[in-house]
Amino acid sequence: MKILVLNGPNLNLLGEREPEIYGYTTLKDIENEILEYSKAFEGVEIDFFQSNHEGEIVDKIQAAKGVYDGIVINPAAYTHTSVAIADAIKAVNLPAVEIHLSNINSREDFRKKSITASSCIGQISGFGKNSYLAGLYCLIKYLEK
Ligand code: CA2
Repeated sequence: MKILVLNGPNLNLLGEREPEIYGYTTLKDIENEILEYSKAFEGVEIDFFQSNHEGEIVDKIQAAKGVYDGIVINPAAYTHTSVAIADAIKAVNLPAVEIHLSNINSREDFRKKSITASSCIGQISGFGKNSYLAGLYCLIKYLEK
């Protein structure tokens, strides 16, 4: 089973800025933790991709068809704006789990609306780096069905 973990804009800055919201853990730390966690599931392979560019994220989702079985995605700010990413997830027809470090429902009003979540099988929000692990777990269980 191959899973793509996709991260959107500014998540490359994790651990460096706004630690009061996003914590001190870097994206590399999170990726290492995901890899460690994935060892609990036999035959699960993970690849990572981060981009600050909407079109690159759309290209990566399109290229995932036939290569990956599912996607864990933190679209970051594009969560709230990107019809293009929502359409790409729908178009490839791969199960995707949307995750957020922060609880988007307890923040500013503009963060409460996710454009991309309706293209996903589910959303996990508010558990810091554990949102990624929970998203991976749920996606694996979904794919095992
Ligand atoms: O909570 C999340 O995971 C978000 O997807 C993070 C996005 C935000 O726009 C979403 O509303 C919720 C922001 C990611 C930016 O990450 C930064 C990391 C360090 C410093 C500044 C931004």
